[in-house]
Amino acid sequence: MFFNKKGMLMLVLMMVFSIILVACGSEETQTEGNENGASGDETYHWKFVTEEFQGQVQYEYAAEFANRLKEKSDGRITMDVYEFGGLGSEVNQVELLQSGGVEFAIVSPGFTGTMVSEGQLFALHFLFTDDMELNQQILDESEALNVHLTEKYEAFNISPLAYWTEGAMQWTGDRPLRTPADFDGFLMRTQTSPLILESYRAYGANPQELSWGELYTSLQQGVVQGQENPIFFIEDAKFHEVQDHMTISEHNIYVAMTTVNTDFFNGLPTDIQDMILETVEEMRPVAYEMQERMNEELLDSIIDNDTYPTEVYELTAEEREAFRELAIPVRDFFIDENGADAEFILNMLIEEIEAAQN
Ligand code: 6CS
Repeated sequence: MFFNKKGMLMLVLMMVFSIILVACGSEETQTEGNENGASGDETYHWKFVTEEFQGQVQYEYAAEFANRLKEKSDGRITMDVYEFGGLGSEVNQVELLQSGGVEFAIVSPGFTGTMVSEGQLFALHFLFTDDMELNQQILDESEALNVHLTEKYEAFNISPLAYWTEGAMQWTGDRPLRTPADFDGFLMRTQTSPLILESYRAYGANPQELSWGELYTSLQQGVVQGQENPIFFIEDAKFHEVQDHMTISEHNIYVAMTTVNTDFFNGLPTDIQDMILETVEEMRPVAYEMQERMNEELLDSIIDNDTYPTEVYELTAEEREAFRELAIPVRDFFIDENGADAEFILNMLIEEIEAAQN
């Protein structure tokens, strides 16, 4: 390619202009960074994806979160809240969050088990207490979770802003589930976490990973024979229609995380970050009350349902103990498989749980 003098001058000028543009661009990125204060009258529109449908806890949480943020920002922050399914499976949603395809998500750690292996600790049965309010307090205050586990997620560009419970976990089955022997060879549906699988293998079951989007049909067709979830979800997702038995086992608590894409959050002006964090704090009691009310009301709805009768059975203390004895060694599996940091986080959490009970 040949240039005359005028052409050469134009080329040089264009290069200089491009360099100035890039330089201005990076300066602009910096001024939007969190060291650089206020957002002025900038407007924001974000996506918040959940793993549940309207009327279920995660979706209602996200909708309320979006309302509060809109109000707090005088309408400058708006969010599209997505029900489960519109943006793919639970695992697809985590990938979208990680890449910034969505800014916010409610994530169940059970779907991040092959990524943040330490986050699998929530799958350990009989780890938390039988007092749900105390459990929520532990989730709110735990250094093991809010500092050390959070760091593990941040290495994958996901910042958990809150860990909160959707209620105690119960079992449903095509048969009564009262003793470990009842789980012998039982096709148990689980989320996608090696530790959840191991927890059910410890009872002799044959666990199968599955998205909940396929669960109703899979239970109906006998592809799987049972599943675990909080009561509100069992009722609202209609699993009781295709399961004859429900065991009040309370073998675990369902933990959800309010999460944000880390790079996105770190790039926001500080006043916007503060509004988000303030909303996260406000939502803690709201989420707790929401799950408590729904779990109570929908238990009655399962019991009173004559069209789809379900036998509801509450484990005795002795029956729970038989499961607990088999569940405790799974903690060693978690440590052996996931290494020193996992051991550190789990041991700190166990100490925090013990301290909270005294
Ligand atoms: O069982 C599940 O996978 C689903 N359970 C609840 C309570 N929320 C969403 C999740 O994907």
